[in-house]
Amino acid sequence: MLTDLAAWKTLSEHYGKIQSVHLRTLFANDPKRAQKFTVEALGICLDYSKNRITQGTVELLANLAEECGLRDRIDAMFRGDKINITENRAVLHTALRAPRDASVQVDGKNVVPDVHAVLDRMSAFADRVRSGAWTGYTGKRIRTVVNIGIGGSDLGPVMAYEALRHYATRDIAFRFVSNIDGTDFAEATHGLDPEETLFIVSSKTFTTLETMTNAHTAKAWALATLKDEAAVAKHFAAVSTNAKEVAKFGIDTANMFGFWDWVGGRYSMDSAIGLSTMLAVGPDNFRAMLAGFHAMDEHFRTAPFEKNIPVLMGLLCVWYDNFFGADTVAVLPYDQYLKRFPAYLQQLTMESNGKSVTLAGERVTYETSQIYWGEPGTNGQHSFYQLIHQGTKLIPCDFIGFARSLNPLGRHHDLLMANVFAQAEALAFGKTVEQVKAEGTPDWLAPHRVFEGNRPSNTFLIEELTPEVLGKLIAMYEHSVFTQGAIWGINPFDQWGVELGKVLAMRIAPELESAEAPELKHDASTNALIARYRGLKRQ
Ligand code: G6Q
Repeated sequence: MLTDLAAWKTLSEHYGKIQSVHLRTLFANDPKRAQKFTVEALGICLDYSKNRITQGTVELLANLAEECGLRDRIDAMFRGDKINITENRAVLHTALRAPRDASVQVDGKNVVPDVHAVLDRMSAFADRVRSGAWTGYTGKRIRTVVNIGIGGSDLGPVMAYEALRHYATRDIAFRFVSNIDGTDFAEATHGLDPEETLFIVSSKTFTTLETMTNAHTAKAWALATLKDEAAVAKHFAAVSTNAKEVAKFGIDTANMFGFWDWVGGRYSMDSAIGLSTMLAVGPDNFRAMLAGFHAMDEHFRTAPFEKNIPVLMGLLCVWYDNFFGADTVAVLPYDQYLKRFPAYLQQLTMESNGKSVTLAGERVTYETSQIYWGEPGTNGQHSFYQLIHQGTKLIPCDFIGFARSLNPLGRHHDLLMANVFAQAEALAFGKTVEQVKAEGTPDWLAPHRVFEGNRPSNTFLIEELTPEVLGKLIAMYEHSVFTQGAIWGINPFDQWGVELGKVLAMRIAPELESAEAPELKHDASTNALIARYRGLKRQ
């Protein structure tokens, strides 16, 4: 067990010494601290000096990573070993962004040519739709693309579309439907002309309840106007690994873009699941994003742990989660385009590492994934930052800022970035009671105005948000998640925890729909809720 390792025990002792040391002291004692704890790679600068660490902490965390076999785990993933043991699958999202001449073997076959064959087909399709060469059934240009998918087949595409909107064509609108709540479909298609609408049904399995329900509704919606089944081929494309189900649905498999079982849903936005992204930003920008992913993959694979951005990020999460007991991490992008980035990261981090048994099936005796959350700055400052500054909880923060705005407008960007630096500064150093009183605050009010400080944060400073940078950022968090999973000895690549609710919902659905009152055999609470729902629904 992790907690029995020598490196863990040494870290625990070290924590005892560090736990009450203030960042004010750490900075006062070392004028070179900022330089020492800044790492730069691939145009991403991470200043992690405002963390409650010393050089010794970093060394001990790196020792822990070594003792947990992180190096071997990384090699095993990139090599295509079946590290997703509960599903007996390789984990090769890194192959999705490997260059054309690379070789990645799965079961003795190089999969890179297949990856590029799909990318080439996607590019040809995207070019036709974007140029207007592809027309709908009645000969009109496509003006709206609606991606239908959920979870990994939605969150990545939505996030990437928002993140790269600056680079997107404005000739086509993009909408996203995920929820089984009919409102999602109704609002996403409100005001659209079926003759000018292209649906992309994105589903790895092509059996997901929400997606298939929405896809069938979309088909009926389109055919209500277009009247001819043959129109489906011009208004529907599919992204899936399941050609049989795609054909059964009525989508021409010529308009199907595939991927593979070694791509997990939440790691799939750079596969064909990114078709909507490519339609929005064009094949060149999409490939630039893939190049960014790949550059970060190589950094993660080759850089020594002390200089390895994702490894450092992952180790810091372990440090706060397991030693300081910090249950959450706030991700605070100071860029409006990254407004969906925290939501995307929630799935990536929590669906991956929200596990409580080790690879060997033993119950863990330590905490695993933190809860990720956040909002783009500066909005959060006028809301939940109060708790981060003065609440009783320790919440490590990731600040993400850019040197140049894609929309330079007067003073906006300097003011935005002033807030990034100010927040990190205030969290770390706070304001003592002496400072507060020296400002003339009366004694009774002083405690309310004290900022304890010593609240840790990372600051990422990057030149500009480009497709390449987005790829790097996503891969950076993917590999941080991997690092954490390797330390905790869990499987970040399955998600059995989502199954039970799905099964129960399918059992309950007919009980809500049946004309006759069903005999309910759930617990008393569920039975009563179902009965009440049936009663209210009839009124
Ligand atoms: C992600 C999960 C999950 C999945 C959705 C959609 O890692 O597996 O979020 O992406 O359930 O699945 P389909 O793409 O098969 O519809």
